[in-house]
Amino acid sequence: MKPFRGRFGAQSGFTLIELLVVISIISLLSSVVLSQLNAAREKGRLGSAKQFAAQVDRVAGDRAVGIWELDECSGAAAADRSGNGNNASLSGSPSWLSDTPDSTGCSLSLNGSTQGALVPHAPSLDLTGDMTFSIWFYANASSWPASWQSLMSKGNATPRNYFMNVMSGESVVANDCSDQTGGFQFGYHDGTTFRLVDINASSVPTQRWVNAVGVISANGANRDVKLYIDGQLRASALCSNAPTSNTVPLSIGSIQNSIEFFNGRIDKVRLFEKSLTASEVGRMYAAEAPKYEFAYE
Ligand SMILES: [Ca+2]
Repeated sequence: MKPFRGRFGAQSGFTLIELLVVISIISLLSSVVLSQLNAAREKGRLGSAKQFAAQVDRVAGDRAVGIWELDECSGAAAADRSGNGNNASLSGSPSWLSDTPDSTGCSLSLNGSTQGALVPHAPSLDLTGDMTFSIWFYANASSWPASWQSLMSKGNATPRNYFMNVMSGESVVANDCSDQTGGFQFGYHDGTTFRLVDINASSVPTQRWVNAVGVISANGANRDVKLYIDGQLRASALCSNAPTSNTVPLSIGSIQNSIEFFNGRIDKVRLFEKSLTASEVGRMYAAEAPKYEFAYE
């Protein structure tokens, strides 16, 4: 092949093949460097998110009412790490699984018919002002059934201090605070009426880990109610009156271990006497989101 000669003539000439080899080596090296740079950036972003989550635990820690990490991995008790002593007892011998949203610790597997967790009533659980409830869940069925499943309820059918539940139906997003015959709901009972926001249940994924966060903020005598799914605000409304207090236990994954059993896995259940901001909710979600959504984790 005729040598390729640069402007310096024969003494510094490269063959075309040599030049192509050099170019491809440079291109390969730069793609490796770029990919490492992207990985470092992603790690940095995740690192700051995790740091933020720890900060929120510290900042909101003194306002935490119950922190059930569900990392016992065995036994029939789930400790409250908030310092309030709101420990949960498990009924129906639910299984502990190593599958969790962030691949740390354990989660609890509920069979949808006899299993759940119950936290005895305590004054600290009686939230009628600002509050935030957060839970990770993994619904076993491919679609939501046409009967209620309770993720959390402070109280019986009524009165219900605050609650989060789901069933199929409700094809329209209803930010009108009124009770619906289905949907993914979060809200409270004001002593007479359910006040809630809800979204179409079919818009809430099943058979994968999902983070749901409900926030209630005092607004005079009324309450702003918000529902976040995977860090995104999905419903919001200003509802009349305030939650009523009661002395009924807090149920997780059922109502009083008797009805509306949740069928699936639950993890990282948290209750705060504080309304977290949209930014805090989003960043806490990012800190704990499933590893497969973050390629470099
Ligand atoms: Ca856990």
